[in-house]
Parts: sequence; C-alpha cells; structure tokens
Amino acid sequence: MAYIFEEPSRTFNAYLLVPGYSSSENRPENVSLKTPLVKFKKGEEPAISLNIPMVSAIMQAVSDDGMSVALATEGGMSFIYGSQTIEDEAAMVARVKDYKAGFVTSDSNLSPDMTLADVVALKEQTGHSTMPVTSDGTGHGKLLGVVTERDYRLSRMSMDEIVRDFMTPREKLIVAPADTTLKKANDIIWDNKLNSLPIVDENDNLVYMVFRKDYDSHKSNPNEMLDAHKRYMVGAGINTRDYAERVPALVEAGVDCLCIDSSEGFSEWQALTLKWIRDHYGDSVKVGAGNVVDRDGFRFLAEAGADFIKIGIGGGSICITREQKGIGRGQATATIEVAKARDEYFEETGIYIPICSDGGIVYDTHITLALAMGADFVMLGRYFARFDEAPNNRVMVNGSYMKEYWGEGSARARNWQRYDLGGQKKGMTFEEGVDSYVPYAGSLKDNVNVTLSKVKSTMCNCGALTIPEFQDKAKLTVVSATSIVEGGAHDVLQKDKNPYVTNVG
Ligand code: RVP
Repeated sequence: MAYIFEEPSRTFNAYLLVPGYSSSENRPENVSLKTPLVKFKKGEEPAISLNIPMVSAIMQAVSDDGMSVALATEGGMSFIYGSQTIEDEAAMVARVKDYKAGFVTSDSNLSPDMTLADVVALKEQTGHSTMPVTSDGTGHGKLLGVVTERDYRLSRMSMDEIVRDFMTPREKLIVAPADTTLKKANDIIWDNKLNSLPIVDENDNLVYMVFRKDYDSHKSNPNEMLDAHKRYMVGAGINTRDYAERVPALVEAGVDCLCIDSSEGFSEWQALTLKWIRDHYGDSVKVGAGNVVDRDGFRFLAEAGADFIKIGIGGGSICITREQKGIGRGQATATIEVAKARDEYFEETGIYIPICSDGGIVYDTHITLALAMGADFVMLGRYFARFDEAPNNRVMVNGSYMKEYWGEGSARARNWQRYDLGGQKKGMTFEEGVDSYVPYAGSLKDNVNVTLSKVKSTMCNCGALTIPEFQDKAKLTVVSATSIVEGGAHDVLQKDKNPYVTNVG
C-alpha cells in the first residue's frame, strides 16, 4: 500500500514565528548572516561560506555573469544557467572571474563615422552618457576619442554632425595602462578632475573604463564574495547528460561551485554525475545536488557525495510541475523534514551538509521562515528576476514596468530543458513552467539591503545573532485561515487603495 504522510504539506504562508527573549545585544548591526555553502566536518570550517544566505536561481531569466557580479558584491552567489551551450556558459563564468571591480567593459561605444543622432539614440538605449569612440565601434577597438554630454549641445547642433568632428580626441584624453590598480585609477581621476578614465593596452586598444562613481560604490561592499585571488566567486548549473564535457570547461573557466540542476534529484542520474566528478576531481570541485523534498531523497544525495542539497519540487512561482505531474510537496514541510535529516546525518557522521530551500519565496518573511526551519540558504528566481542586473528584458505592461520571467521547463527554455530525467532533449510533450512578467523593482543592492534588514530584525526578535542560533531558538506556529486575515491590514479602508475622497468638513 502507498505510504501516506500524516502531516499535510504546508507552504511558508502557513507559519509564523513566535518571538523569544531578546537582549540589548540583539541589534541588527550585530547580526551575522554568514552561512556554509558546502559540506564540512565537525570542528572544521567549510571551504566556502556565503556572507548572506541567498543564491540566485539556475535560470536563463535570472543568472548570467552580470547578475553573478552584482550578487557576489553583496555577499551571495549566482549559479549561471546551464541551459545554454557549454562554450557560452564557460564564457560567462570566465567573465565573472576576469571581472575587476570598478573596471567596466564599455557597452556604449561609438565609431567615428556615426552621427549625433546615433549618440542620442545610444544614450536613450543604455542610459550612459560617456561613450568611448573606437576604430570598430566596440568596447575593445583602438581608442580614438570619447563623447560626453560636454561635447555637444542639442540646441545648437544638427543631428547629422559626425562624431569625429565633435568628440574629445585621443590626444586630449588622459588614459592609463592595463595594469593600473583601481586605487591608482581613482587617484588619476581625482588629480585630474575626471569623471571617467579609459584603460588601454600597449596598442592603444580600449580595455576598460573606470568611472568615478564606481570606485565610491566599490568601497562600500564589506560582504563581497571573493576567492583567494580576490576575484568574485561564481557558481554554475550542470545537467546529468553532458557533464563529462561541461564540468571540465567550467572548471577551466574558474567556477567555484557547481550544482546539478534538476526538478527531481532522487535519481541514479545524479549519483552517476556526482561519482564522475569525484572520480575525476576528488573533493576539489564542489557540487550541490537536488532537488529533493524528503528524508529519503536527502540521504540518497548525501551518500552519493553532494556538497550541498537543494530542496523543492513544484513550489517555484513559474512552476506547474505539481499540476502537470502530481508530484511535489509544500516548501515549508519539505524544508523542515530535510533539515531534520541533515541534523540526523550530522549526528551520525560528523559531516554537516548545508541545505538550500529553492523556490516559492514570495515575501521577504519567507526567507526568514526558511532559515528558521533549518535552511542554510535560499535560492530565488522571481525575486532576482525583477532587478536591473537580471539578463531578462524590461517591458511595459498595462502602463507598468515589468521584467520577463520564464521557467526552465517552459516552451521558451525547452530546447535546453532539464525535466526529462536524463533522457534526450527531444520528445518532451508537456511543459512544466510558464512564461510570465514580474514587476520591475530596480537595483539588486537596494532590494537585498531592505530584505536583509527585515531578516536581521526578526532574528533579533527571536534572540539570535547568527543563523545557527536562530535555528536553535526559533519557535514556529502554524497559522489558521482566520489568523492569516488578522495578519494583514484588516477592517480599515486603506488610503492608498482608496484615493478618491471628498472632504466634507
Ligand atoms: P521562484 O523563486 O519561486 O521563482 O522559484 C525558482 C525555482 O523554480 C528555481 O530555482 C527552480 O528550482 C524552479 N524552476 C525553474 N524553472 C521551473 C519550471 O519551469 N518549472 N521551475
């Protein structure tokens, strides 16, 4: 007879935290959100820890090199999507590893034959007002000049004027060589009252631009995720089919951590992939596995050698696996059970395998709840898809800015889809994800700061200054349907939702 779980399958919304005693030490500025990314032995330090408990989802709409740099800057890690060619994925990893904080590869470039109309159009498109002029109009051509807003006046000039005639030419520019440090570049910028400094190689080809504002922002990132060579850390998704080619390419590109990306992790395919990695690289290559939703799935991947284990089936905002296949489990119930299995495994073996709650985070409070339930960190798709740094397009829908967000099991991503249990790419007959819009929310930095200040504040209310302490002290209660109503604004007319008011004295 089938096994029936006694407890209903619950989501984060079904829980609330009950505050515990907080001392005067329990202030948000004293909270550390450092958390292990990969397994470690009792009494030892993990080889990689995250400085904030957030990673971005292995999805085309979310995690490319730009997202990776932005999130590593804040202390988290991105897992670049594997639903692309091996070469393209490895190139994204390499770009993150080559990235020099404060050194920007210019994406607004002109060739000398372009016109003022082109300058205006490019500024409109990118929002950037400093544009290098290069021989081939790319960010790496021979530097011929720079156009800034100080070089033209729209009221006085014809739109046909040629860039060559009004740019600041190369001989009037101050530039610096490719081995310039950020500190030195900043000194040159200040000494010469510049807004930007082109960095060129020995042939006078443009390599990077350094902007005054970027140095200032770089200095205020104490949580950055840096490797031993001070390069940003980055993760990457792999699948259970082409790992013999993909893993070496990603390792060669400098990836810091891999993750097998699958909606169903309790499978021989994952064990075979982990075995191949261990046979070829031992423990030097770190690799997470998943997704699972119960103790059995956790034990299987733990014994197969995973460095961390990801939890979640069907809870993703764009995921319709539960509707399509009837499999899955409420994200809260799954997280609680797998956390117990992790602790039990730790007791037995002295090996702590971090767990990641993946999908279904809608409100910031859900992150706090996932941590309280035992997750070491969370993976988010929809959350990060809303930001400037995500690779997806920003569009206007019904008068509001939105960003496109599509599932890895949707038709849009299906050529690379991973929901076929290790079989061939072709032959998929149904979708497990949708193509959608999510509200545009601005910059990653601003949003992550607000989110984490809420997490820290709640941890303080529970008397905790670290994530392990929080997990130890947290008290969770299941909410009833009526207490959910009580939790929002209720029995009042909210002013922002009722703007048409007549003052009657
Ligand atoms: P969310 O943060 O709720 O948007 O969920 C993101 C997660 O959803 C991903 O990390 C992945 O586990 C899952 N996903 C991605 N694509 C699909 C799908 O097409 N069904 N599901």
